[in-house]
Amino acid sequence: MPKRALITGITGQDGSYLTEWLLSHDYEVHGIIRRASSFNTGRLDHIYQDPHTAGARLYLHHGDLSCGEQLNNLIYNVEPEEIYHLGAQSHVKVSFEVPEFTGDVTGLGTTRILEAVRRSGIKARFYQASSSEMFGNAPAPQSELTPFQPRSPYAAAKVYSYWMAVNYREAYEMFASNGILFNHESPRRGETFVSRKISRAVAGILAGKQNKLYLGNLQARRDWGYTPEYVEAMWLILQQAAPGDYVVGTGETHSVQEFVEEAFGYVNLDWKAHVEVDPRYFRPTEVDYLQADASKMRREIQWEPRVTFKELVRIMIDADMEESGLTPMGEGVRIMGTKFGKWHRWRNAVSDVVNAAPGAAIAP
Ligand code: NDP
Ligand code: GDR
Repeated sequence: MPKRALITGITGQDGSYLTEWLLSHDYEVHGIIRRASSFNTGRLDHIYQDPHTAGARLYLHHGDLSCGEQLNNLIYNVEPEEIYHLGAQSHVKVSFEVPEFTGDVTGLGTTRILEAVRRSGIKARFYQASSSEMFGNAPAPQSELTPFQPRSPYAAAKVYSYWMAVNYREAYEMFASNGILFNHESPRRGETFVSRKISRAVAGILAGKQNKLYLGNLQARRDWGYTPEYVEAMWLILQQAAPGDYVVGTGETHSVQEFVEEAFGYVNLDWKAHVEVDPRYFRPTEVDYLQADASKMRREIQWEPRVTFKELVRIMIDADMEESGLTPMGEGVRIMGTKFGKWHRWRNAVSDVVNAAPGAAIAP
């Protein structure tokens, strides 16, 4: 019997890669999607299977994190063995504009899932998508022992969710774990996050479709990794003998400006001729310096990222060049080939993943 997993936020960046990972490990995957007036499953189209197809292992259900009733029904009926709770209003800047909504979905949404699990009586393992944003102003490098100092409604909601997961673990002996993930990016990253905004702009400039890129704070520093490796970490966290909380990141930190320099430099463009700072993108309170101390992950789970910052930038630029109808520079393509083989090409181009042999996703 395949293991059964439920993913909230399956249509997002992480949800789509995690789905591929789980399908390639023989899981039956159930995902919760929001009803929308247009299709919102673009990141899943390449692996979607009609449920009438013999052997289909991917099922999508409508639901919303703001509605506990539907979540109760779903969890009771699907009876998942593992729940990956990735759904959230995940944009930090937007959370200043819609703080109440963010608190409801990103914060209370977690309680709704945890409560649904408790009431149904099922023995599901629960993964909470916690975030390095929770550290806020805390000095770097940040580890599991660093006290949280959230600096946005989003981060405050994530801190609440973090502690709810810990509380259900302690109060009800639930297998509930937090992955405290630092920024992770990919060609499937949402277009308004800074990495993707930059990689799309570079491709757009090369294709003659745009000339300027307007950004906010260039000095903030982030620890950027490559998403497919981070969904592997999520899965590993739930395979441990006991639940726990883990920081996941590369340990390398770079400013937004360094990302820009790396991206424009890769295609021989002068970034100063194209990038302008627009204060509209500043945040009322900023998180200045994030750098992961992921030694617990290395020590206890033997997880280590293989894609470096420079490689990540090249992968993203090559993918966006291809999407813009250009011939990629080629280094990103080469890195993907060397490190991942056929697995995890970019957007909607993962061939045959459902047919991949279990374990094939694990790179050499
Ligand atoms: P995305 O923004 O790409 O995806 C968020 C997902 O949540 C989407 O599937 C979205 O659905 C869904 N969602 C939003 N609101 C609701 C709602 N009310 N009900 C049901 N589903 C909803 O985020 P990522 O994939 O990048 O991140 C996954 C999780 O990990 C998030 O919780 C994020 O906060 C957290 N995180 C992310 C990090 C990163 O660097 N990417 C780092 C640390 C934590 P729809 O497609 O319909 O909008
Ligand atoms: P972040 O990611 O806030 O770290 O949250 P984002 O890419 O939005 O910002 C990173 C840094 O870049 C600066 N920045 C800009 N950001 C955006 N989005 N747009 C701009 O034009 C711009 N210019 C400069 C920001 O000020 C910031 O310092 C992401 C999300 O995925 C969260 O859900 C997740 O929890 C954290 O990463 C870890």
